[in-house]
Amino acid sequence: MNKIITLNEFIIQRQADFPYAKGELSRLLTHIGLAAKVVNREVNQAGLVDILGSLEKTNIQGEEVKKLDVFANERFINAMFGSSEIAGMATEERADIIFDDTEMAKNAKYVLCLDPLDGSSNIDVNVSIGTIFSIYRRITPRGHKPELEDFLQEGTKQVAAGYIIYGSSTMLVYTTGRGVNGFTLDPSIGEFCLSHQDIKTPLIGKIYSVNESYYHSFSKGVRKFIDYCKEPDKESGRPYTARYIGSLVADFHRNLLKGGIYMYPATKKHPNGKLRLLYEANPMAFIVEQAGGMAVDQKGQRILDIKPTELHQRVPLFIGSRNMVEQVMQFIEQEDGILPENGND
Ligand code: AHM
Ligand code: MG
Repeated sequence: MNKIITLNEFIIQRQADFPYAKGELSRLLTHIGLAAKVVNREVNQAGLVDILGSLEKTNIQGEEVKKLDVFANERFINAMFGSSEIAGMATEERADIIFDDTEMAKNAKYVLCLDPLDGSSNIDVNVSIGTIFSIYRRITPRGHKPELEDFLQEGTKQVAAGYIIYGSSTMLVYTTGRGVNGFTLDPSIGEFCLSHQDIKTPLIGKIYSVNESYYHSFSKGVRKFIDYCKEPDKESGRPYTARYIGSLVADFHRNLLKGGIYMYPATKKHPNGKLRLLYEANPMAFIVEQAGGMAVDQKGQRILDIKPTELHQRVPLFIGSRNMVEQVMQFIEQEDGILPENGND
């Protein structure tokens, strides 16, 4: 029988590879695992909220029942500051950066960007949702509160990034820049166990994931690529398969393992797409590249090279297997010119 390696054991093993590491990042990752378990417990109870007391706005323990995304946000904020390794956080749920006015937090080395519960519109219908995180080394001096510039760093500066998927089973997938590893939560022992070691995404993908109801709002190049995906061609294995859950973490996770492309292009209404650079695109881009895939915006620029200018900045995203990202870029180049700034109008 294979030896079970828990997330915490794995983190410690990896730290030993860096003799000078002080264990700060390891502690931080361990706390993320802990918060993930608490949020997971709550996500799994979501269907019971109506039975257990939403009318009274309290649950059976007498605690106030909160919207799950607000709960996840608070859980992660508490766990991260509790780890004593975080100087500040930026989350999709708050307009400004958050910091703790304590010496411990001011002296901490890292800042964290978080999408606490991505795809939260899917909670009510039992569809997989997720948490996405990304960690940077602060650039302002320690001993002071963090500043905006600590968060507005290129994705290449990420020290670690990952996601938790609350699905048919709960998984935590992360990278620190030395490959991607996935851990599945074993509910019987309450531990994340290494289940997907050194994940590599197929170079040739056959799944395309996009909200096609916006088809007429996409640029000509994107539309032509979608047509191409559907066009039968024995040699290249087309038509490709269409899969779209509408939950980035779930769509991304499936494509990472099976091979494919996830797209959220520019539309007429949303010239920068919908997804956020800091909370969604950058962490996923770090992971996909570590797994051998690609992530670019609609100009073909590598996501990780974009210099953010604001916290909640959006960016069109094309992410997944190399062949498919390259294909869509060829169509965009041919049909839209190299710099299709906006969706078609
Ligand atoms: P959210 O952060 O508000 O949940 O929005 C992000 C989600 C992604 O998970 C998903 O891929 C996308 O929005 C779906 O958007 P759409 O409904 O426009 O297809
Ligand atoms: Mg989101």
